[in-house]
Amino acid sequence: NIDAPINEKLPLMNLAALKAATRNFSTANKLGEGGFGPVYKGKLLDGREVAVKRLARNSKQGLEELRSEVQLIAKLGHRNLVRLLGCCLEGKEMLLVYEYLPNGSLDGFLNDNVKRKRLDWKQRYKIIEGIARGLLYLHQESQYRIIHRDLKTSNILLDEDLNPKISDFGLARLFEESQYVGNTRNVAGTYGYMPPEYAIHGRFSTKSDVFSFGVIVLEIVMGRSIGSFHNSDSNNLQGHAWRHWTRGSYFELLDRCLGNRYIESEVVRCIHIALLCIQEDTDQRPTMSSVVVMLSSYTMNLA
Ligand code: ACK
Repeated sequence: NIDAPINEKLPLMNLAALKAATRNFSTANKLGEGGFGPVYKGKLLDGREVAVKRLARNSKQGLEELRSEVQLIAKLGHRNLVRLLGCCLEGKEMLLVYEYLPNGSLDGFLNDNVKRKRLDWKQRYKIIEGIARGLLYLHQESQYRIIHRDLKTSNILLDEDLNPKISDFGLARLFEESQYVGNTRNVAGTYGYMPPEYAIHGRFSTKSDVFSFGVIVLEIVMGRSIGSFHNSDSNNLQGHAWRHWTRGSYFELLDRCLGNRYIESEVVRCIHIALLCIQEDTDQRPTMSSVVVMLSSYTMNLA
């Protein structure tokens, strides 16, 4: 059962050992800067490669509460989620140890001319479907209702077979008092992927993730055929995206990106799903479970 929890109990790791594994969090070992802080590459004593996320810890956060939140994240196990292997909460440090995914982020793939060539249409479809399944699991299938709140291509990592895995899920909860559907005054996240109700009113729900998913699908679809789009237009796309999308100019954008190329029906299908997801009215957006049904009914037709 791929949806069964993997980690029943999360190993607590020792700070000195983690420092050694990451060479004291040296810049040479730094993979990059994630939404919640720097990410380092390390190697555990048993030889496993890991990614260590170093989160800023706020002094007001109670240790017990953090522990139980992290335990909850660790209980989430799905093939489309990056697996949490352990954590360390010592002194001011809050370190989360994840499986290492050698292919890095989807963002890195779409932005790299050479890597992007490895993403043929079938591969892209598989990535879209995998993200949808991971998100559905977070929203509904796990016993907890997790809203990601910062879903974007740099938070989607690819394994050696280019299967997508969502990362940073549950982290928004570590920094928020209101934990479920609700309002927040500190709007955090990435503007281009943010739905209007969140950007303007700070309201979030599973439908906020649905919106971000729609933007990701458009990026995956367009990345393929438009070469330098991500480089030359990234400010445009990330900056005022939702205004852009909701005014209907996304049709123009799609037209510019896809041109008169022959467009496969699966591509049209994905664009259609994406447009449903980025509607302004949250009630009009589909749930992730209908998205998964729409995507898989297509796969069945193919067979
Ligand atoms: O595209 P990247 O190489 O993949 O650069 C970013 C960077 O850290 C900041 O998020 C990389 N990264 C994050 N988590 C992991 C992981 N579990 N395995 C491999 N790379 C990771 C991400």
